[in-house]
Amino acid sequence: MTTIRLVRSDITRERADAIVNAANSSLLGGGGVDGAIHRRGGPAILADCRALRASRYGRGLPTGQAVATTAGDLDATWVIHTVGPVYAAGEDRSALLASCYRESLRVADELGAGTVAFPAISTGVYGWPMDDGARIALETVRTADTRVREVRFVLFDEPAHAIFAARLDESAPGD
Ligand code: AR6
Repeated sequence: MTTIRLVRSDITRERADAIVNAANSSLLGGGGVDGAIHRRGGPAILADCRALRASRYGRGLPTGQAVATTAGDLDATWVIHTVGPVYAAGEDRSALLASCYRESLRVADELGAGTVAFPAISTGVYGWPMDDGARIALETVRTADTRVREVRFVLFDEPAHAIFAARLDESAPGD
């Protein structure tokens, strides 16, 4: 049984076995969570990402997949990089967003990570509406077959935290 917790914080300040990065397929950094993780985590993360590009992901990490690197100077053992889908109003890409959470948990299981911190994937630069992003994130984690003990959603601001809290209440067992 996985416990789900919500915190309002900067994910780079979290302590967890694994911290999930909302990356892009280049794995070479960007803005938002990605930029913050590389800034605070230091160059060791980028060095691992470059090695992954050179070995397994010459064409980039496909959307919906996940891969782990060192966490560098972060208070974690691993960073799990996943590539969320860009939101498109006329197309249902929710399976790809769900895949980001499921694949990140699969990688966490492979690593033996007991605690995993997630940002709200795709809800920034990639434009996914927060309410729908929260619904998909919570549903996917709640129904995932994983040995991860604790999943922590780290929400950057109060509106995002409130939206996740409302969705979590809605999906509470017994309701
Ligand atoms: N801690 C927690 N959440 C954060 C932080 C932080 N330090 N910073 C931003 N957020 P985004 P995406 C929230 O844009 O939408 C990058 O350039 C933010 O408010 O980081 O998946 C990548 O390289 C939002 O709710 O990720 C890709 O090119 C959520 O985290 C692209 O952005 C995700 O916002 C990925 O876009």
